[in-house]
Amino acid sequence: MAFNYISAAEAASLIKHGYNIGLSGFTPAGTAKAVTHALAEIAEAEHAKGNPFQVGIFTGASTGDACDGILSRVKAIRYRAPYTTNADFRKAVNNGEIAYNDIHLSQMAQEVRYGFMGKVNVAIIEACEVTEDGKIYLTAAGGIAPTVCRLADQIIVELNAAHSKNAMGLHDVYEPLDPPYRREIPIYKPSDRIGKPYIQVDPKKIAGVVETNWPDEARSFADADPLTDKIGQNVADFLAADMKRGIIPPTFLPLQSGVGNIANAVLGALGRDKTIPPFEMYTEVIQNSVIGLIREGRVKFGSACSLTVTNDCLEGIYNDMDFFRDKLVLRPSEISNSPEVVRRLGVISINTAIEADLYGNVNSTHIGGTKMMNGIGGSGDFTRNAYISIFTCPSVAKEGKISAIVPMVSHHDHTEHDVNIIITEQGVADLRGKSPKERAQAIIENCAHPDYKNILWDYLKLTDGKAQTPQAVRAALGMHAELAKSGDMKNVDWALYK
Ligand code: 0RQ
Repeated sequence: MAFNYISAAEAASLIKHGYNIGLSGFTPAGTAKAVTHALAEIAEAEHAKGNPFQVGIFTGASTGDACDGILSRVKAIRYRAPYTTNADFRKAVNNGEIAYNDIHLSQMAQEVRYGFMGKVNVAIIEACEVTEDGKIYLTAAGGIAPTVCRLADQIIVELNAAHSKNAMGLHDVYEPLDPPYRREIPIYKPSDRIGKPYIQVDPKKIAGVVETNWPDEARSFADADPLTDKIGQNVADFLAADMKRGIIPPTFLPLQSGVGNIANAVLGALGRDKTIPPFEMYTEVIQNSVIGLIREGRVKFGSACSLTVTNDCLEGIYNDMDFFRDKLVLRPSEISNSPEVVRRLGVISINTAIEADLYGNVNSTHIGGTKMMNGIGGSGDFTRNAYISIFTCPSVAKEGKISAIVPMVSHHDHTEHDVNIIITEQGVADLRGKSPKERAQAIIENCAHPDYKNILWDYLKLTDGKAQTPQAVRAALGMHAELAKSGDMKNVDWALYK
C-alpha cells in the first residue's frame, strides 16, 4: 500500500487534547522532532483561544528541545515518563506544572504494556526507512519504539533524511512477552542478536509519513578537565587493581557507563590503561569516547540503546558502517537495561551521584531533597544488578559550598545494599564486604573533601556510635539545612544539635 505523505502540521492535527503520545528515541537520539514542534504550535493556538490542550508523553529517555523543551514552554505536557534532561521541562516540573513519573528506564515499556499509565493513542517514530509492508527501520536509538508502535491506534513516521539509510541493520528489535508467559532474554554476551533489524507493524496503522531532514539535538560535553580526569583515572586504577587481584576475570567484564563529562573521562582513562584488555560495553548510551575506543580497538563491542554522540561522530559511523556493523548493536531500552541480562553478564556499572551519604546511600536525582534534576535514568537498572556498582562524583559542588558526601542523603535512589564503590577526585571508598560503620570510615577517609572531613567526623560524634547505622536524626540533614540558610554547608554548627 502507498503511504500517505503528510506535513508535520497535518500529522500533529491527528493528536487531540488528552491524548498520550508514544515517542521513539533515547537521550536524545532518534526522537521525533518535526511533529512535536508542530504540536506545540497547535497547543499555543488552542491556549490562545482559551481551550485546554495538553498531552501525556511516553518515551525511552530524554528528548531534545524540539519535544520536551518546546512543549514545556507552551505548557502542552500534562504527564511525562521517564528520564529527561531539558532545563525548561525541569523548571516546569519543579513549578508543579507537569506530572513527572521518574521510573527505571528498563521498566518503561513494560509499564506501558501493563496499562499503568493509560492508553497510547498515537506513536511518533523517527525512521531512516519504512517499507510498504510495515517495516520501520529506526535511527540512532531503540527506546520504547516497538511497544508504542504495537499499542498505539495510529503511527506517524518521521522519515528523517538526516539519518543515513546505512543505519538499517544497526538495531536488534526484541519485545519480551508479559508474565506469566515471559521467558529468559537469550543474551549471553553483549554482541548476541536475538530479534529483527526493524519493527514490524500493520501498515494500515501508519496514518502518515512526514519527511524531514532534522539532525539529532545531540548534547555537547565540555572537554575533560583536571577534576574529571582525576576521577576517571581513579576509576581506571581501581578496576585495573581489581583485575590484578583476580576479582575481575582477566578477560575483563562488560561495562556500563552513564552520560556526561565524568563518563567520558572514565572511558578515556580506561582506554589509556593498557593493563586492561580490550573490553565490551553492555550499556544504555554510547558516547563519542566509546566510538573512539572502538576505532582504536580498545572496545571490542558496544551494545546500547542509543548513539548519544555528536552529529559529526554519527555521520562518521554511518559512513563507516562496514567497519561498525559487527561492533555495534542498538536495542530497545528494556533489553539494553534488562536487570536479568545485566546480572547474567556481570556488568560493571559506573554512574554519577549528586550526593552520597556516610553509609553508601546515593541520591542521583534531587537537589536539596525536593527539586528534580534529571531523573534516575538507567542508573538503578544497572546498579542493583551489577557485578560491581560504582558511583562517581566530584567531592564538592558549587565552589566548595556543597559537600557531595553528607551524613544522610536528602533523597534516596540507590540504597546502601546496592552501592559497592564510591569514587571522587579524592580517592576510592570500597564498600564491599563492609558493615555500615566501616563504610562511614572508608567514605570520609577516601572520598570527602579535606574541607569537610572534620565536619563529617564531628557529625559522627553526635551519634551513639554503636547502632547498626549510627545517625543523629535531628542533625542528619543539618548540612542541607545550613546550605538553605547560609548558602554554605561548611557553616554548619553541630553544637546546635547536641
Ligand atoms: O550544576 O548545571 O548549575 O553547573 O548539578 O552536575 O557535576 O555537571 O555532573 O552533568 O554529570 O550531572 C547526577 C545530575 C550529574 C547526572 C547528575 C550540580 C552541579 C551542576 C550537574 P550546574 P555535574 P553531570 C545514564 C545513567 C542520573 C541518571 C543516570 C544524572 C549539576 O549524572 O542525571 O545516572 N544522573 N543515568 O553543580 C547541588 C549537589 C550537587 C549539585 C552536583 N550535591 N547539590 N547541586 N550539583 N552535585 C544516563 C541515562 O540514564 C540515559
